Amino acid sequence: MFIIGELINGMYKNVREAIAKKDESVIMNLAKEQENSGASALDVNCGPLSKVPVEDMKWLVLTIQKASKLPLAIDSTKPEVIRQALEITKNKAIINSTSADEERLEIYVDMALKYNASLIALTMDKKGVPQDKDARLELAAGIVAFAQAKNFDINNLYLDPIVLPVNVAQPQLKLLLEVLHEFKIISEPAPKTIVGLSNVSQGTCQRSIINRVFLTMAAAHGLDAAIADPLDKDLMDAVITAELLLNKNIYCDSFLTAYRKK
Ligand code: THG
Repeated sequence: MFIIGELINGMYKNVREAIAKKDESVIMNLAKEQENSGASALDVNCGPLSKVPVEDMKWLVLTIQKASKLPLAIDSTKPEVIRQALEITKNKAIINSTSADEERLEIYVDMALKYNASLIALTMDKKGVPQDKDARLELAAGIVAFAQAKNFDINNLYLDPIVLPVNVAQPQLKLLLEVLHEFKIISEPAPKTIVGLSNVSQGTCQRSIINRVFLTMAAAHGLDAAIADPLDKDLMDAVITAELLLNKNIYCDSFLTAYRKK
C-alpha cells in the first residue's frame, strides 16, 4: 500500500502554529517521523484558514525538502497554490486534487503533464459528492476518458471515491468499498485508487480501530493508496498483514519487520 502521510496539514494546531511562527523544526520532524514510520509520500496542506496559501505552501514544501526526499502530495483546492508548489518540488509530485468538472480537469491534467506529476481525482463535481455507486462510476469514467484524450498516463492517475465519516454517512462506506473494484475495470491499464482514510473516523470516539479495520477491508478490495497517519503503528502493522494475507508479500516469521520500510 502506498501510504501518503497526512500529518503536515494546517487542520492540525501544531502545524498551523508552526506555519504562523515559521518554525521549521516542527515541520521537519513531522516529515522525518512519517518517513521513518513507513510513509511512501507526504501530503502537504496549509489548511483552510491560511490567508496567504501560496506563501504558506511554498514555505512548507521548502522546509519539508530539507528533511525528506519523499514525493509530496500537494493538497489544495487552489490551482495557483499547486502550480507554485510544483515549481519548487524536487521529486515527482502528486497533485491533490482535481474534481470531475471539465474546467478543473482541463487545468489539472495540463498541469500534471507539464510538471510530470501524478494526479488524484475526486469522483465529485459541482453538484457535490454522489450518494450512489453508479454516479461515482460515471464521474470516474469521465475523468479517465478526459485523461486518455490528453494522452495522460493512466498509471499516474489516482481515483478517490471520497470517504465520508461513518457517524454521518454510515451506508456509504460499504458502497465505497464495492466501487473500488468497479474503478479498476474502466480502462487498461487501470487507474489507481486512493482514499483519505482518517475521514472515516472524524468525530467518532474510536478513531484508531475504525481507521484500521476500514483500511484492512479496503486493501482486500484492491485499494492502492491511502492518505493516513503512518505514526499509528497498529494501522501500519494491519496493512502489512493484510497485504501478506492477500499474497502481495512473501511470508517469513519476521514479516512485520521485513515489510516495515527501513
Ligand atoms: N482525499 C484526498 N485528500 C485529502 C482527503 C481525502 N486530504 C485531506 C484529508 N482528506 C486527509 N487528511 C486528513 C488529515 C487529518 C484528518 C483527517 C484527514 C483529521 N484531523 C483531525 C480531525 O479533524 O479530527 C484534526 C484533529 C486536530 O485538530 O488535532 O481527522 O479524502 N484526495
